[in-house]
Amino acid sequence: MAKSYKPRKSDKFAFGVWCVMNRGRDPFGVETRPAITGLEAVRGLAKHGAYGFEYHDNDLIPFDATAGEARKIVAELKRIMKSTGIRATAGTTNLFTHPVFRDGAFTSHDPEVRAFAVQKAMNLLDLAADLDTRVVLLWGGREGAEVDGAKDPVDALQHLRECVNFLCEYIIDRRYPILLSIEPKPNEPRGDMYLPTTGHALAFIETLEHPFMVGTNPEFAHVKMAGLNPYHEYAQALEVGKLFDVHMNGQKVGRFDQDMSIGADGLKEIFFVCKLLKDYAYAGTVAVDAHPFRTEIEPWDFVDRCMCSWRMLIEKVDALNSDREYRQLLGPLVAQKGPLAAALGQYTAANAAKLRGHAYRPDKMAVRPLPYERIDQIVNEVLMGVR
Ligand code: GCO
Ligand code: MN
Repeated sequence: MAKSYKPRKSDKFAFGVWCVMNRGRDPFGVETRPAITGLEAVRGLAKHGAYGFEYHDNDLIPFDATAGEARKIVAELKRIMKSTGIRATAGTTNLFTHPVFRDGAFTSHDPEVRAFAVQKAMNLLDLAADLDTRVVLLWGGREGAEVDGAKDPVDALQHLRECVNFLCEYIIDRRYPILLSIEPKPNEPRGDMYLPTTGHALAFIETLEHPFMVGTNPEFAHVKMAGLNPYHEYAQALEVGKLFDVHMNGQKVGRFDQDMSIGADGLKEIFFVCKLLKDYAYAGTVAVDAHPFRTEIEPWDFVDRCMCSWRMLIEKVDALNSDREYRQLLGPLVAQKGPLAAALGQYTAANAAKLRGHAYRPDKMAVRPLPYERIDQIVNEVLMGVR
């Protein structure tokens, strides 16, 4: 790897420990990589220069671990964090692997399953507080349906709201400095998942009892699976102050959840996500949620590569933003002020009269230059390194 693209702490790279623990298993084939434990994954990530790691409860502590075993693991994890400086930047509850969640956790018909899911999530919140984790993700892996005759989505959303409200109250009660973040996904593993896109998540959040405690972490791959534009999705969350975390990876549009490395596909699209985060001084972590190709026998080239690619993208963002021709072309388009812009800023009777009274000349307005071919070409030239 080129030296200048080595990760810096200020890049705030985080990886899901599950990403490096991923063993290449898919629906058609068994594991191609040896097992590593959550603790080994954290150690490796620290060694490779990651700022933080994200974790599910069961990545670190097996589902059936005793309280004593769990204590030992957490103590060792804290030792690793202390000696390497790596942080536990986001945590989440695994509410999808065990068959008890086969028809959902927070959206299950069965109140005992929902209660068990909430108990598991409260335990995770305790662990998160202990590890100084500030963001807890809610990814509803099994929150969805295949059989619409069997589950009413209105019921499901009400159950989900009840559980998220309950967890917010728990956080308040315990005075934990933790925010919740909903991760939307359109499908997989369920045929259809509830809260499939950023917009769905944002609308749902506003119906909660404590909307200020809940945000969203869009994932590049999930957005592309839905056939949408990642730049726009992330922007919608960011614009309302709800971008609590980001999951980055590579993905072809409309396919199964490929979870490839950053830049493995969708380079221009992820460039624009990077530009958004840079332009608006996003201060959270850049979390990679992907896994090595099944052909890899160990995960570290994947880890290095993702961080290297993001650093290269930042460099390209800087190059575009400071490109003289780009700025000249964009300048007059984005900075248009004047009496009409001012009047549009607020409804008053006087402003309405101003908009009504203006002598519009649509034919003239329709031929004002919009040099988008040129602008897009400059972007491509920057990305291809020929400028
Ligand atoms: C996926 C999701 C998950 C979540 C993780 C943390 O598998 O599609 O992206 O990896 O991000 O469970 O919430
Ligand atoms: Mn994710």
